[in-house]
Amino acid sequence: NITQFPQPKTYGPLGSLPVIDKDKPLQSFMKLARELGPVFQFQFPGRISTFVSSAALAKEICDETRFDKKVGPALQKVRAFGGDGLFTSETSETNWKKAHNILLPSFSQQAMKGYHAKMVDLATQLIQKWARLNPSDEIDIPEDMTRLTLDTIGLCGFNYRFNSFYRETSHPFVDSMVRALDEAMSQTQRLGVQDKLMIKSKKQFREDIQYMFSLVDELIAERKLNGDQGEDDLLSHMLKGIAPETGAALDDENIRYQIITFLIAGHETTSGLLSFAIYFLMNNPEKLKKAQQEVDEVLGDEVPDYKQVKKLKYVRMVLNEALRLWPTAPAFSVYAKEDTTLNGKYNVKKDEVFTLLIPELHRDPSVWGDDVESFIPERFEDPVSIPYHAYKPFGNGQRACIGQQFALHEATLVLGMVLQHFDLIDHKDYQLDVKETLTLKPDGLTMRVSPRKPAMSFTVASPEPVYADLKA
Ligand code: FDE
Repeated sequence: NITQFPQPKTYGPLGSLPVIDKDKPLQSFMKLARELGPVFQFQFPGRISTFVSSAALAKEICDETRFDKKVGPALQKVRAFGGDGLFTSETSETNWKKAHNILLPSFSQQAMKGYHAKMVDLATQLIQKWARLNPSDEIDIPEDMTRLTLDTIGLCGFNYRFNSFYRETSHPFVDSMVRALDEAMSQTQRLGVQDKLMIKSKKQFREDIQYMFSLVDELIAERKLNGDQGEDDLLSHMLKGIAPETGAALDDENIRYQIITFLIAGHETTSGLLSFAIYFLMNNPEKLKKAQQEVDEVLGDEVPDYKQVKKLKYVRMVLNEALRLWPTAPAFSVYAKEDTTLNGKYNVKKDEVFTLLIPELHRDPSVWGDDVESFIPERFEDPVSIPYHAYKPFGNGQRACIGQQFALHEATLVLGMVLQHFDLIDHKDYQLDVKETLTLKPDGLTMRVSPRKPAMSFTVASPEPVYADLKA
């Protein structure tokens, strides 16, 4: 049996840090995987990481009887504001299981029907903004998609309107959140001594966290004071919900952490997904045409209702394929619960940690063929043909993304409406540059649009109050 994994060159106390691009660590690790193979070790200053990237190894580390989610160094730092919320808690913490059980029904397919009208409200704001542009105006796609997804999780989550489409610059909450996430990531990369010197960044970090806490705590207090006014959102579910086994409810502090978690997890990942999907469609005119044909057939001139979104099969395949090439949450980590082996070949000690490089997994030629870099949504025509452990854009098992249905319903609706109303124009011949924060996005992606319909119509299929308001 082998215990030693391949490793890149090391440089004394810096370990192998000099071989990675500080701004693009994930893409550096992807490159290393191609040089060193599907499992390799990487020496950070003071710690070692093991990266895996083949379907065969993914299948092993996704075996929940032997491995469990690891809250790694980066997520440890995010815990400063995510606390014991779902994303940053250990599976063994009481609040993980408790919140998981209370929140599952709020993210079910059934629950999406309740969020649909709110999602349409915000998608319509985006469409109306773009429809009013002059032909030569350019759209910053990741920026507008972030406006959209933040506002959507705000409204569906706790009936709060960030009103991002009515602001030139981002909402102060977003500034604080982005800065805090950025600082958390930087702290992970700094050496101990370096980190101690960052007094100013740390002060800013504390202030940003305080600001996020105060805004969210106020929302919770306000809702408790006014009582339930029939809001059917995540906050009301959390305030009313009790854990089936114990009958206990979530405490206010934990609810605060969950809200911050949903804001982080629910907006950057989904906006990145929509941005990549638009990038790929602009660069694959035939696929774009096919998607537009489907949208015309299914939606016509109507504002999509819940059922119509479900019928946008090809649009959803486009999103799946965008998530294959650039899964916006690009890695997750697990630890071994006991001593074990990988592929019967590598000895693994209890507590040893493995990080799955999802974009490399999604390029494993043994599953996806030799044209892994080509954008082919048709790969997802028959979902059962895809081996379960070869496609992990939403993570694995009980710790998989609870927001998957939410993100996919929202993204399908929005992409559908964008294609229904506009032709996409790649006015700058954009070359893909993937920016890394906690998530991935196409950096600097802009486009122009031209309306497909002479007069913008917001015809209403079945009159519901929300749509009526929009029409007025
Ligand atoms: C989760 C998640 C995951 C896993 C991670 C780990 O393992 O560490 C992943 C991979 C993901 N997620 C992904 C994604 C993508 C997209 C687009 C999304 N995502 C979206 C969303 C939305 C929302 C709201 C969310 N999301 C949320 C969430 C949460 C809460 C979590 C945690 C869970 C548990 O329990 O753990 C996640 N997500 Fe996601």
